[in-house]
Amino acid sequence: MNLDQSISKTIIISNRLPVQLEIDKNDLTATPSVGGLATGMKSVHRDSNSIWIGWSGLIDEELNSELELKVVNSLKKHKCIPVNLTKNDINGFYFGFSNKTIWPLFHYFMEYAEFEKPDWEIYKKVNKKFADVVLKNLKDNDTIWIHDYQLLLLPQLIREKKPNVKIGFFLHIPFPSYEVFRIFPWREEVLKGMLGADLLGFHTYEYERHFLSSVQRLLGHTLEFNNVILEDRNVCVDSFPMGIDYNKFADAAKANNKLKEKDKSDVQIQIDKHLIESPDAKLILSIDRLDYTKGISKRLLAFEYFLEKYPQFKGKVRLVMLAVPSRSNVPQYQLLKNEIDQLVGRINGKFAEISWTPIWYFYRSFPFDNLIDLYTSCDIALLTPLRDGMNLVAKEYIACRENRSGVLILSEMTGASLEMSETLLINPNNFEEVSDTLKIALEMDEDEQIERNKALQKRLKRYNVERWASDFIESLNEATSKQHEDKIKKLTESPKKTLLNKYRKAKKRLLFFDYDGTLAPFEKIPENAKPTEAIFKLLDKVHNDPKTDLILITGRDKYTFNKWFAHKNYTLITEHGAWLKDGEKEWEMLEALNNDWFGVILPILERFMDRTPGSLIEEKAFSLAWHYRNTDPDLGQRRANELQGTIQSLIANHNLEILEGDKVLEIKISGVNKGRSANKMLLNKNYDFIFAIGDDWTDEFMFKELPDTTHTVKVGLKKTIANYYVENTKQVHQLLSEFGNS
Ligand code: GDG
Repeated sequence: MNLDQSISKTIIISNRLPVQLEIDKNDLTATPSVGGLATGMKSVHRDSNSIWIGWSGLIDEELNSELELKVVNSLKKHKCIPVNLTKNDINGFYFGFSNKTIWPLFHYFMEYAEFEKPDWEIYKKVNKKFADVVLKNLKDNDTIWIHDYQLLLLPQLIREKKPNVKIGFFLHIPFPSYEVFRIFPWREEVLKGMLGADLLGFHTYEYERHFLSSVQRLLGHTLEFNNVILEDRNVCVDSFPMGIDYNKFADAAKANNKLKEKDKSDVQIQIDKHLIESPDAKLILSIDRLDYTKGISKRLLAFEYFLEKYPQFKGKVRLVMLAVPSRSNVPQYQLLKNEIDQLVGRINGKFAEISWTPIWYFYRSFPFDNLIDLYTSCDIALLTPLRDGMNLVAKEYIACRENRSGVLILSEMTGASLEMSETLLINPNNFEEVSDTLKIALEMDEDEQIERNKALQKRLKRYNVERWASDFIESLNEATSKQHEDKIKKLTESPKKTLLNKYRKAKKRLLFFDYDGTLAPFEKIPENAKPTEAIFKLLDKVHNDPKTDLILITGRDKYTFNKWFAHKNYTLITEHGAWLKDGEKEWEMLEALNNDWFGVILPILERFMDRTPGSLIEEKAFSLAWHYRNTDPDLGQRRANELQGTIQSLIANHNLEILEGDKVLEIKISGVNKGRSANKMLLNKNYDFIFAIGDDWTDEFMFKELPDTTHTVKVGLKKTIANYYVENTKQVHQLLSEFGNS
């Protein structure tokens, strides 16, 4: 293996290796794999210090120990390591769950998606097999790059064993809208599996957006822009439109155009012959794996419609259709094959003349050189997927047009269409549009063709597959170094020890504890977040230490806190500092406040509550809060923004302000906040240890306004000016217990 073992390496992992092995009389032959992922990543693999882990194409049952050794050695030459799979594995994992469940569902073919528990079990088992091989070949500083829908669980399986390793994941197919994804019985497990990565890449922003929406709705994680905030780390989600090895295609086309007669391939000779016989005839090309997502049947029907609508083109155009066999063990693909065979037969039978058949149909894989023959010889490419993650064929066709002539007609349902707006974009379900666009393409003058292709070629050349891969790896490095910065702020054992030492040595301590999200986890119904006996026990121990003043500081109303805590004689500050209950004393107002503005704001909040299902209003003595935790997350956020805009001018007139908490907007008299009230508690006291902990934006006032020497801790990984963070309320309890025992 041509690999430098002394430096860290990249481990590429995909279902299939870029080479496919076949047994030939107890010997092995290696052929390159066909398909978007293999074609794209091959150049990345070739030029980097990497190994590729995946299935070789041979099942365990075909191998004896001698052959197995040959497999390993032969793959080694290609820097590849096999994952051994049995026939049963391949049936359940690949033909079953990957291609009968995920593939159709993610491409919006819901009626084709089968949800078979035994297949799901095998899918899990095989992902585990991949994880075992990866872990065996992994060093701590390696970078892992996992590919595609067959391995959605792999990121988390590796993370569990190696929490600090760098993991990127790229999905080559669409990620469907939440409304489709939610149908999936194992949706949470799959999302959790993917979130094991540090960076998740998609071809387009649409897929990224759909993924984030599913994560938010199904797992309830907070999003900060394109980051998913988990308890212990953030996962970055981004889009990277995959490019092609541009020069490989452009150079091959150039060389092909220069070939002398004697060096030309049979395919090229036949095409040339055809062009000599009918010099005005135009060739329309389509190349895809034979897959229902590629819209092959609809393309044929649209072509038939075109010939009927514009009979003047009969004898003048020919559809050259290459359909590469794919997944022929899956019944849907067998049905599709029959359907296409019949359609081609019917259309050819209907329109054929002695010297002309409308469709040349090839059901096989072509060698690379013949692919180039087709790309360079065809005047038009007609690509009509009903859904396609990206579609590299579209990019390859443009790269092969040396003199920049040629017209690409491309389905707007492909990821590629977003970057290729100079092509003729069509909706593949609209035969009228497809046939009219074909006519436009056939009649387009060459200057316009060149103009369009010039812009396309420039873009494809710049954002090629190397650039795509390096962008992905760069973003992965950025994501992990940001995580590293976050980790520095984590209250790990060592800074905790220092903190506890200072606590122990202090003569007089003051501790501020926020309540919701800090001492108690969030509940759907806020009243359910009442303190447990365990919390009381922890608080009591700290509170009973005469050297410690413990203050619970909250945005909650005085009534609830009085009910929950008054009997304990803790010091309580409620409504962000409107009220104080200092130990055994009665409640007193910390600020001169009024609520005579409620009449102006409340009706507006009520309107928003009525229009936003799941939202509710909390009426406190001197403030009004509009909670939207239980609304649809997008709607809630949009209405929160709208609400802020609506009351903007009113709040200025009444000396009010809006406080943005975690899924809550609170309207209150300006200037009252936890920072200001916390500072009031320092007056005339001589504290030599001050500590404040909280989870949301309103706690940042404390962190900002308390003296610089204050030990500040945020709960959760959100943006903060606190010195440290802990992951969850459990860790807050732990800290509280350690204070109590100090
Ligand atoms: C998946 C996603 C996404 C095709 N026929 C032959 C042949 N090919 C090569 C083409 C091209 C590749 O296979 C096909 O790539 P596509 O992108 O068009 O489609 P999928 O295979 O479905 O790929 C897709 C892709 O992953 C990458 O992320 O774009 O959306 O579905 O490179 O040139 N190559 C040879 N002979 C053939 O007959 N040699």
